[in-house]
Amino acid sequence: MAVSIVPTQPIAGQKPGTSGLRKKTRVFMEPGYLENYVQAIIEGVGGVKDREIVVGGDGRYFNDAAIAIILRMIAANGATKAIVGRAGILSTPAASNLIRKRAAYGGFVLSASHNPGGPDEDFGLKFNVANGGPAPEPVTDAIFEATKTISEFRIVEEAAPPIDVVGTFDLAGMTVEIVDPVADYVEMMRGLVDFERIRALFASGFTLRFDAMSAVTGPYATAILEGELGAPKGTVVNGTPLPDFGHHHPDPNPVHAKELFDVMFGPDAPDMGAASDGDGDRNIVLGRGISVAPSDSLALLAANLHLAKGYTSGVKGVARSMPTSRAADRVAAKLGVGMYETPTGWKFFGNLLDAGMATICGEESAGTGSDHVREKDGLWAILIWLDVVATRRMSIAEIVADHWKTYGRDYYSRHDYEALPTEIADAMLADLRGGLTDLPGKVFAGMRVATADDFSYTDPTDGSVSSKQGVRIGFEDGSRAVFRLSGTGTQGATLRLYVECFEPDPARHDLDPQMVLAGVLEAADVIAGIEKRTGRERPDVIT
Ligand code: VG1
Ligand code: CO
Repeated sequence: MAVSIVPTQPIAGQKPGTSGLRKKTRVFMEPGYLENYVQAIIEGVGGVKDREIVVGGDGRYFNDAAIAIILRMIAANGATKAIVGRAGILSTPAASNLIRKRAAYGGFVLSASHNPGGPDEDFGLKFNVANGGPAPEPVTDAIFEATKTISEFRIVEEAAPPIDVVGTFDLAGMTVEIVDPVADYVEMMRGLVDFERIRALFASGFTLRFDAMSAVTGPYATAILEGELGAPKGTVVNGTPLPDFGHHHPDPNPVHAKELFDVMFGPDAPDMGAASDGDGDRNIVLGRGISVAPSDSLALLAANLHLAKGYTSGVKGVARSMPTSRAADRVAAKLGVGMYETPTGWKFFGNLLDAGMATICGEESAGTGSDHVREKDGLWAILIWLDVVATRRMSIAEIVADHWKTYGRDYYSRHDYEALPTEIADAMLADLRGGLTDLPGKVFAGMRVATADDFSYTDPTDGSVSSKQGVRIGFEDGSRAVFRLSGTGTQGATLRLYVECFEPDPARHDLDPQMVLAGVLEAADVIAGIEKRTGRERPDVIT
């Protein structure tokens, strides 16, 4: 084989964030940029020689060209086999499954998730390790170190084979196996939820609108919902993956999935609404006139999981990211199982799942998943919801109200301030951190601070410590505010402010969360000086 060894130099700023490296697509397309980072990944993960590697992405602009480069590079670095989703498509959970099922060494997942796609939008790349999950911190640290010392990359001169048909090809001595991206995933879901029971639900007239947001879940949702489960054609909308997601942000929130929210809150709402994000790992679930807050969805799924076919032996433990509401903690307490609070990002759940300490994990950002893979899984969550509805035969609104009656309601909201000047956002967090010890006992906008700290996580499985994971302020009345900066943005800095408070009284479970949380929001603004420092009177996105 003809391998080119191309001299290169370190490029500043190639530090993997919450889920790999995300940059403007044009940055990734600069000559040598992607190659440089891919070689650093290869070094950081300990080489790919004699290994099998999974490759696939969410189909966004540059997906196929980037895959061709990655294939030529892993061939040059000695991989024996690449397993590639047809047309370069693999949802993040499907990639995780394929890595595990094939016992591959790991996989390149090409996605910037919910960020928009296109030549002037965003692109991303992450490496998932052998357990199917995102590379843990020691590995991402090693990748980052490699970006700082890199001096050459390796690439074969041969062109990569076409990837739009299933089959086996040779690339300079490496086998390239192109697989159906959907089939293995469908098989896995068949074991986890009761297809017959959900089929009967649809046959009884139950209606669903699943919005794939022109992103990667379209083919998966169509095959399962309309194919296996017999939902009527048209149940899946925006089901064809497009390189620019039809000019939308494939983010299933009230701003970017407005059309779905409008339908679900309108006169002709179906029984259930659902959507997923760019790479298929997030989910949102709605009922007629109600949207289920992701933190509540985690708690509800944990409480009902034993009803789904694959989980009849129950839940071993529950894990949530720190900013996620404490609703799930109440379920874990009632079940008498472990509850783990981790930093934001799915990579922290992997060790807990591998150790059998948790069965279900979730984040407030619309991510839920279980020990079936090592990523969050949007369609999985929606199918579990369907299995629960099919078993309990209650509406989404009734299931949610019943849950709050049993456990109380954790009112919750996240406010995002996007594209802030980085210096302003960094200074705001630094000052907040610097003043934490002075806060307890002080009163802000009528709210007395009880506790204030910067979240630090010690992994119970390997003792590794991740510090500075978000500032937490607890108020005397039990409500809480959390501040952190996003690790997935590509423009300036994004401040995320997460607020919550607990309401045990069922007579007060139908209030507007923004109203209930107005006091803690105001106190948070005063403590951090958000408006004063950024000039922003309101957040860009409220979820
Ligand atoms: C965001 C979410 C976080 C999630 C991450 C990746 O990170 O808050 O909960 O794990 O995106 O999700 P950040 O650092 O921007 O807050 V995905 O669907 O983009 O892989
Ligand atoms: Co995603």
